Amino acid sequence: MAVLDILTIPNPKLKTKAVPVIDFNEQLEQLVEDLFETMYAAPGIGLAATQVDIHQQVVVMDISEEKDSPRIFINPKIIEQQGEQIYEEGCLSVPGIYAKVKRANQIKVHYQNLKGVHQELEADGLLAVCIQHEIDHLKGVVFLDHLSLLKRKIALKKLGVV
Ligand code: QAP
Ligand code: CO
Repeated sequence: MAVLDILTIPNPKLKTKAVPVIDFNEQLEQLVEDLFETMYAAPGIGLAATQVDIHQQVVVMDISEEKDSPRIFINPKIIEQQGEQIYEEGCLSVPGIYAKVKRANQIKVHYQNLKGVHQELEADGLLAVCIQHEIDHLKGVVFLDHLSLLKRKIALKKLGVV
């Protein structure tokens, strides 16, 4: 088990596209353990492997108050979405910055579990936001990319970037 270093903006590695997981082996289990340890230590509610410079399609999440509901999404893909919601998001890779982002309200996500078994989950509210936010990371997208140019500039200035 290990707490891993989290990449922060403007590290260009955050723009890397993650590749699908093919081997559901012990190394993957170790990665997932380390992602949880890193996320809970932060603390955060979601973490994509991209954020710790591992460019495989692996996401961990726990949106519960009690921190007793770990969720793992391997090779996640949104297969249905509808409606809109606006949620004030943050990100461990964008420390101290929060901004409202518009996303789908209801989604259906296809993914695999740690054993490689295919699953589907319907989600709404915060869980749907978190899944969309983390899948974005796997595509090299951070929540700032959803903001207007002006709001993004303000955020980058607050971060001391540029
Ligand atoms: C993504 O974000 C998310 O700036 C997960 O100083 C956020 O865990 C999905 C965090 C909101 C849905 C809604 C951010 C911790 C944690 C910070 C996080 C910070 C310390 C962010
Ligand atoms: Co994030």
